[in-house]
Amino acid sequence: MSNKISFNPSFPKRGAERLLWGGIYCQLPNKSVVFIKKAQLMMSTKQDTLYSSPISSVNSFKFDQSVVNVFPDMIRRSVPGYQAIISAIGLLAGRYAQDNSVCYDLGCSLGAATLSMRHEIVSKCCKIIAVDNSESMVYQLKKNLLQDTGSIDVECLCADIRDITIENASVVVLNFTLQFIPIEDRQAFLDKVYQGLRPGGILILSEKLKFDDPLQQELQTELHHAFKKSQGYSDLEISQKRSALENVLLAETFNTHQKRLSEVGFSSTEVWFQYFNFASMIALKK
Ligand code: GEK
Repeated sequence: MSNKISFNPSFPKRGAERLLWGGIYCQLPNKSVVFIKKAQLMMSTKQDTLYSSPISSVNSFKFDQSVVNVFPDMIRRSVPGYQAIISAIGLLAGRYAQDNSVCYDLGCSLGAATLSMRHEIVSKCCKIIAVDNSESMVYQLKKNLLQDTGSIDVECLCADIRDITIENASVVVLNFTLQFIPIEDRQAFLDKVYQGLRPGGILILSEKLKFDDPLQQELQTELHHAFKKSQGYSDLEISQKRSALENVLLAETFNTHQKRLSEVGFSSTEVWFQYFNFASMIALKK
């Protein structure tokens, strides 16, 4: 039996999923057939080996071209539950996007959340604005979008999310982005997000969490490392990446996020997903 996966673009064309997403049917060596969504196809990349060899002095982590080249693999193997969160962002946008409004994907990287929203939004005259301050990310995002068949207009901006105007928003996504914003800027930035949201709008905020209890902090950190090892990262890769992210990724507790979001005006904030020290929250604007 051949070990090859055969791609069959003309396999059954029926089914809501195919209509919504576009994609390709593949026959696996065991003859079963799987459907690979176009968004997933576009996200397939090289394996992340950036920290696999010893580095004498580890530099601070940057979202540069070397990261862009491996980003889908890196985030999938580093953030527990990442794919589930991306899928749910689409469902949430499908529910909360309002007619004639804007959905923002802030710190969009290669647009996984943008694409997920783009294929689930059914409201009329919606537009997505995807923003990232890494030129390399935005360049690759634009290339990805050229291959996507979604009909909702996507505007890509290379900008710092602290500097953009947010208006007429029904959905704002911060999927693992706020953690890279200096802590002293977070309140003013979230105030801008709140003011830019329409009544009935939502903020989806996903973050790596910190814990007040040192025992929980230690346990959750160890569990995250165990997750990364299960995904094929070595102890060296885990520890070098950890050094690179020190003082770059600044995690806070759920209580800190909830309190700040309440202070800027959100009527409630709850965690809808958590896998070890990675969580996604929904904040509602009445
Ligand atoms: C996803 N949301 O795949 N302004 C704009 N972008 C920023 C800023 C800033 N001030 N700071 C960081 N970024 C994505 C994943 S990754 C998370 C988000 C991770 C951007 C940065 O360039 C990077 O692309 C993204 O935020 C964070 O759903 O790698 O852990």
